[in-house]
Amino acid sequence: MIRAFPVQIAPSMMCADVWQLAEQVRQLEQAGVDYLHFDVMDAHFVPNMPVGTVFLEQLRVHTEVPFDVHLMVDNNDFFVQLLAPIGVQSISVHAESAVHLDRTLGLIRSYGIKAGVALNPATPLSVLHYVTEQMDYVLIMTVNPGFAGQRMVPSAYRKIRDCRLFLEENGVEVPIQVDGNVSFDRIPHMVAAGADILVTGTSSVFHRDGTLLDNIARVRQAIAEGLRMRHHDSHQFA
Ligand code: S6P
Ligand code: MG
Repeated sequence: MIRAFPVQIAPSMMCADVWQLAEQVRQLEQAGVDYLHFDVMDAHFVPNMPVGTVFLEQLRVHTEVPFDVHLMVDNNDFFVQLLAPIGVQSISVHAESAVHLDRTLGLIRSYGIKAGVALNPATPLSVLHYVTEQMDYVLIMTVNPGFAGQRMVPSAYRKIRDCRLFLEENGVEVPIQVDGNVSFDRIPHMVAAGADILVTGTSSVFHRDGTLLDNIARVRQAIAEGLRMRHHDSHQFA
């Protein structure tokens, strides 16, 4: 089976400049990003709390770009029920905090929202095995969740590649989202390994050295390079 999802860009809004928020959202829209990624944390599952649900609710009426929510919380179902009426398009929950993962994925889907399973760097892919029918995407954390501006964990490329193989071997056609230090230099390797949705923060789209539009252009170049590498690999190992 050949997985062929377009590679998509999901800027991480906890990295936006709150003072310039309206202008930045307009620029992201103009640049044609695919999602706005929101990190909702409870300061318990992870020791941080950058963005609350009221922030999403207020922003929702000002843009049509799909909202992708990454929950890093203990009580997933509570937050899913809070987010559903806001009109978000996808929600990922961490396998480590979702005690009843299958039920929570079903709850997300019951609202017509895409359901993703997020995995911490140390969590094995095997936790996906019996929820493949209930998930619309996998989120591979390439840093430990909680903060922007961290360094990618060493096993990240290997895990993305292993996840792609796992999905292919099991006939599961869902995209792989990657999140954490998705930098200009790392994007080609992540895409070559099998990443389909790139959560982009301070190391690319919100990099301080460039404008948002310039940074997004660089991200697109890096994606093209990654797709060339992926194509080359698939021919070499075919
Ligand atoms: C981290 C969060 C991420 C970050 C993103 C920041 O827990 O889930 O979405 O916002 O990783 O990007 P960067 O390039 O600063 O690592
Ligand atoms: Mg995130």
